[in-house]
Amino acid sequence: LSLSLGLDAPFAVESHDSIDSTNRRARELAEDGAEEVVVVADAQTGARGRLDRSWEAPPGGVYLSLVVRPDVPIRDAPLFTLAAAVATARAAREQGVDAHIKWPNDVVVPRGTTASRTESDDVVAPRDETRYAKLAGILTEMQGEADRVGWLVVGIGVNAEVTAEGLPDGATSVRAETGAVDRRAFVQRLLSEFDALRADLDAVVPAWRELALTLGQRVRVETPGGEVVGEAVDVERPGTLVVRRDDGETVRVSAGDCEHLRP
Ligand code: BT5
Repeated sequence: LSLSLGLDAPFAVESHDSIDSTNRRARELAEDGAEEVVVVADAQTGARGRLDRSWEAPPGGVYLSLVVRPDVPIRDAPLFTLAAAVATARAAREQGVDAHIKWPNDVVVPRGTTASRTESDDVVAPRDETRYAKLAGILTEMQGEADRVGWLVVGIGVNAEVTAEGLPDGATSVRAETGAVDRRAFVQRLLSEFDALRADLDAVVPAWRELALTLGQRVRVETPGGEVVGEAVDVERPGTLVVRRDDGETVRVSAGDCEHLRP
């Protein structure tokens, strides 16, 4: 696979032209005791998103799953997902993409609002896709004992050398944004950024804030405990979103799907 040829990665690399899911394979390796490995594929046939959703993974993407065994408490595990988002956004920026992060860990490219607003938009916010297009997504899986992390599988899917036609609505790719992409340089940069951030966990949230598209936005967050609407005012370690509701009350959200609304 050309993607992995000559990779000078801080991880052992297992590469596949096509595989069902790099996360599935990485989990298998983790359960066998592996660490410091990255599974890379050019295409996937059964890739997964969060909450049992699926991930479209046509040939030409960057699909990878890292197996790491950090000596940290479970409460810090979300920092690794944030670190992956920062690393991915930085690698995309190096390729010339205006990459930002939408809480918690989507890498997106901002879009202007559409000219064709309907009257009902004043009541119901327009669809997400008019505000940003999704370039990459991250799925982290974990095994732990007591309150310590055992292994983490950090899966990253990036639309790289893929045309927009092969992707769902609301998606974009490095190629669609810039016309070209050096996938090997992209992976190299992503892995070295991730490696540096995991060694300096205090730097993760500040780095995330710098790339955040969500902060200062009006958001609607679907959480396991219900919907939260208000202004996203901050992110706190290990990745908690702080939302100021219209009634002035401040709410902290640690997991959920976030949509940016029209101000
Ligand atoms: C994610 O889930 O964004 C995490 C995706 C992680 C994929 C990587 S690829 C390498 C590794 N191996 C795996 O099997 N998985 C990981 P979520 O936030 O649930 O978003 C999923 C939603 O994004 C879907 O329901 C679609 O609406 C949309 N989607 C699917 N494929 C997409 C694509 N290629 N680009 C942009 N959006 C996509």
